[in-house]
Amino acid sequence: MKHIIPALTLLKLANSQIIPDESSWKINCQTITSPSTQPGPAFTAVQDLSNGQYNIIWSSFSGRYGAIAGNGNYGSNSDGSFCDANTNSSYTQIAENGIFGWPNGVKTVPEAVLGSSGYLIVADGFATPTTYDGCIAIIDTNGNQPAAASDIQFVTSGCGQDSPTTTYFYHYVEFVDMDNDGDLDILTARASSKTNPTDLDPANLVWYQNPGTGFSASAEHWTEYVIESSNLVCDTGFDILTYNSKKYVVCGGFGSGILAVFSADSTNPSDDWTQTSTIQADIISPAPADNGNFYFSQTWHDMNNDGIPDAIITIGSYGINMGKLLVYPGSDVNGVLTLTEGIMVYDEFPVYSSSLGSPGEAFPFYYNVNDEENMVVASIMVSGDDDGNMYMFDPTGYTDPMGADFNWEYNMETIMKTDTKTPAVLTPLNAPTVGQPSVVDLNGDGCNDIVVPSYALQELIFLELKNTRNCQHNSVAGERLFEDDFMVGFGF
Ligand SMILES: [Ca+2]
Ligand SMILES: [Ca+2]
Ligand SMILES: [Ca+2]
Ligand SMILES: [Ca+2]
Repeated sequence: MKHIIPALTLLKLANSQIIPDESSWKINCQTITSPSTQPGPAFTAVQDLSNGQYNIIWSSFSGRYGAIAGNGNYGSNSDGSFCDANTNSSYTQIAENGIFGWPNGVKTVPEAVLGSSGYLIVADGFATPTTYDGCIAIIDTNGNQPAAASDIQFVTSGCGQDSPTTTYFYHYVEFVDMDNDGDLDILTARASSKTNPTDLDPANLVWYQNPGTGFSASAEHWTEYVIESSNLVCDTGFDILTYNSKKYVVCGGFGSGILAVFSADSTNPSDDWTQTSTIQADIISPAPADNGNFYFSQTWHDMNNDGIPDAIITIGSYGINMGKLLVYPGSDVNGVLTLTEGIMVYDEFPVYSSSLGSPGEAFPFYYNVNDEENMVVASIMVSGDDDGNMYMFDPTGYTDPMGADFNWEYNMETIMKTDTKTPAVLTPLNAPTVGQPSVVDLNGDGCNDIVVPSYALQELIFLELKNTRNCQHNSVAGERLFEDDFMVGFGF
């Protein structure tokens, strides 16, 4: 998602989605997210209202327009719809337009970060002449609505709040205790350019130290720690986990084309990331000669239930090579985590021009909300980004219910298409782009549902399994997969 769409060129094309006949999914409902002249949702977050209902929050960006907005309440309604027809196609502006020029990832802030709940965090900015001055900022959703800049806590400099302006932009944040003082800090990747998202300097992993003083719109920026070894490697995506009491960051650079894992070396046994010079890069895959590895998302998850984290990696197409989905199996060598050679799951995501890419993000996915704790082997949900499709890759070919003989084979299913009746040649102005989906069991039936942000159509599209009978009980490991032969691969 690196293109710029002038808002006025978008047309409203309701009900333009196609669910392929063979898809295991159907559209439960869809709602409008934006006035007709404004861009659609790009990144999503779920706000749990703790009463069986949920709000969906999203970011929107286009040219000089950037918004954080939301709607709801979604849940279990009498007609089986997640949507309440009376209220969902609304648009609650959470922050004033113009504070965020190009908002990317938006998340709810865990209560442990600020000592109370009701906060959203936004990662903002992108490599264009009007949006390069990005930031990370926290919005109090219990305060003024929409929030003005004076209601927002800016964790970093940027977003027009500092002079001179910065050239850093940010896409994602994770909350992790980086300095072992007991509170959650903020880790991100950032990059710098005013024009070109593949020519980024500097670009690095950086984390911001939680001062432990709670929310304050007038607070100083949090203290910044740059990971030196990540410079010109990491810029956009990353993920972090703790394994054997040690933090590991996996990141692939959109601009650098390098995939690496970062962790503290032997001189830092306490794993304190304030000692930034002790954080070393383990280069998993160097940049290819054709500069065609546009790393999009990197996600830690144990995909074969061997207790060792693996990494799910996507590489967008962007006019050079077809897009790819890989899994890098993790390996434990004397207690230290590393990644082994990547396994190509799929390498035929479509290639368009240099300003359009597929796929976008990939996530581990479980059909039943209890599947993870029951050690069911995870599927992989993939956003097609500018191709407008949603994909599911289901593990196949294994016989042990917990995947002891799983050999990394997946069956690909296109679960949703966006049909915008576009010409044969896609451009940033007509691409059927979908953004970052959310997964949540909206109606509490035990089956996970999928919220797809249709950037192109200015809608949220809610997907539900066609056949939910296997989610309506607490399955034990493997039971759901193996009670009937025909269900292997979820081909019901
Ligand atoms: Ca901390
Ligand atoms: Ca602290
Ligand atoms: Ca594993
Ligand atoms: Ca459900």
